[in-house]
Amino acid sequence: MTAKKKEVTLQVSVINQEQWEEVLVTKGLTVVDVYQHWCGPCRAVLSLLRKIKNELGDDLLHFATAEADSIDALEKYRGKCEPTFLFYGGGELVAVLRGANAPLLQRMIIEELSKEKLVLEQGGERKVVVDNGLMDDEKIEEEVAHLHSEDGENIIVPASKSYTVAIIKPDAVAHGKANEIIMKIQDAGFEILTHDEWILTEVQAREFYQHKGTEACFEDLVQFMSSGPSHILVLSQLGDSTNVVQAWLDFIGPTNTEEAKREKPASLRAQYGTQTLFNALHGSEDSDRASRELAFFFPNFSTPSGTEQDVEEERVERTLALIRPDVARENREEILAQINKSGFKVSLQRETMLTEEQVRQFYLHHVEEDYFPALLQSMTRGPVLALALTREHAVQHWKDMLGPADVRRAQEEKPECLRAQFAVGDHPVNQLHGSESTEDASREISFFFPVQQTLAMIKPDAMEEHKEKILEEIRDRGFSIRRLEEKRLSRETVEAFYKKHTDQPFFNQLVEFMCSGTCLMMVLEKENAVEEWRAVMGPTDPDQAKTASPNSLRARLASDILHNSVHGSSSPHRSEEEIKLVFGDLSELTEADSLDENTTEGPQDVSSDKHQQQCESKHHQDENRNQSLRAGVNEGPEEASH
Ligand code: IDP
Ligand code: MG
Repeated sequence: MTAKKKEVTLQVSVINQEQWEEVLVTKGLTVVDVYQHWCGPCRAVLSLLRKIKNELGDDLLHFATAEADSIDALEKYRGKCEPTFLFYGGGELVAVLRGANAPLLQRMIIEELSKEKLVLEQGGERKVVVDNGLMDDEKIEEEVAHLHSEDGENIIVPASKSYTVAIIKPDAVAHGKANEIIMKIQDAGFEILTHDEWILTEVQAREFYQHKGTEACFEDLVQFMSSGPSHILVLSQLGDSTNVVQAWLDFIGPTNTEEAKREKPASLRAQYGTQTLFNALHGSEDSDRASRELAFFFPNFSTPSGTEQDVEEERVERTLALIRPDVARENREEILAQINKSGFKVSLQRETMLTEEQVRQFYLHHVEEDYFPALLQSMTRGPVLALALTREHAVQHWKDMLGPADVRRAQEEKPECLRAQFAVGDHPVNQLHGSESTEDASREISFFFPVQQTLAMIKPDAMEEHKEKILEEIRDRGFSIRRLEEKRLSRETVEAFYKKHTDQPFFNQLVEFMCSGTCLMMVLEKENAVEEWRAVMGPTDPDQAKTASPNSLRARLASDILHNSVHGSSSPHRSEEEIKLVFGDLSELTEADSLDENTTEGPQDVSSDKHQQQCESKHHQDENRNQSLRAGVNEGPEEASH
């Protein structure tokens, strides 16, 4: 039991407010692993901390674990599944790290410890941070107001100054050059308004560089930018504000590192870049990009020059587009390309066969019209492609692109519009639909993409190494985690769970495997969650996943068809059964029991694994929850009506 004893001396475990206050007055740097009651402190990190502590043998370095649930000061961290490390010096928060990233944690400990020593030994100033990631909006406003009311030093972006966003990219950070570069930046007269260390997720990298989406290097760029931590800086210039955007671009030098070395050997890229992809630094291209990039990385910071744009951002909305069967079959790629080119993001996508009844429901107000029979026929001839499109003024913009509803008029008056371009012969029904108003858009989007719950599971093979990554991806893709529990399933539960496979030759293996360790069970919620989560997982067999859906979890993480890392319900109906089986009687579900028998399964999907689109529906997923017009699409956490 000596090992256990060591553990106790290594780190304090804080479980109440009193102990917490004690930790805060400890001299030196204290790294606090904030954990949730349900999962306990991060075990993997414990051994790392022990190693660091042994190596550094430093009396000023302390570790603590603290249970968020029982300490008021940590209220904001309750119910977060991501591991969080808080760094305290002299009772003040000096840094925050989210995610169990061992190398980054190690580096931050060393860096923060040396900073704290500087403070203690030479009376330097301690740089206090605010954990913006966690504050609710009100608190952020307060905090920002507070920063602005102070002596001016902490103001994030002063109105009089121009600013730019700089990134020290993963290559330079991995080579240990970040601090050196930061010193050079300061020596050159740039002022660092804010500085953050970030590991971009793939989704974020994609979003950040979406304007380069068509360039050949795009995928490599996305992989590279999400490969490790970057430093994100907001820069302005000391003294009179000249154009910092251009000054910074000059300072980093040409994109191409060869050219940089030849033409501008003193530039940062000439010094730190190794090839054009790995060119060590980024700078905003112009002031418009700078304000977008600032908003991307630091959405909570006010940008005085960006007010107009903020208003625009607020108008980001969604609309529903339908591409009817004839054209969906023939011209889908072409139409999707035009949609992308027009600045829309496809946030949800689904190809589905509609029944006559569903068409009637969808076009409730058109049922009496002369053209309805033709419309009905055209809508049920094959699969319809439904898209939720996002951009500012989406409804109006999409309507403009579609052109007049009457195909002949469209062709005469606006030949470049989509309805004219994609008219089918002399068929009177136009081939594309768009919502009429924002209210209609909400209704129509929930018709095709009702909010659903699905049962997701991280299987035993992925628990050790990939749990955090999977959880991060779940959040990045806009799912809400409604329930989460780590447990070892009993044989009976697994057998019941996979009942349908009882006769399969792999059944025994499957049961053994699923009982071989703990699983993480989750209830995920999102619009179209069942299908969306299956698309994120990819096909059952990872070999097939690698070709069909290389970005999917199974393609990236799973080792073989049995050990395939994740589970997701295969239909809304299965999802209800599985959630009940695993989590017992969730109140919402018990209420919904009566729906079970006659639930229509909504528009029938044509194929789900094909929809491995980058679906970014972080926005808006909470709106439209209870819009109806979905009598025929009955899954989702709707209350039964009795
Ligand atoms: P799903 O998990 O993608 O829904 P199912 O066909 O429902 O796939 O199969 C359930 C699980 O059984 C799979 O996730 C996998 O772990 C295992 N499994 C399926 N097919 C095979 C097989 O051919 N050999 C071994 N294991 C299999
Ligand atoms: Mg299955």
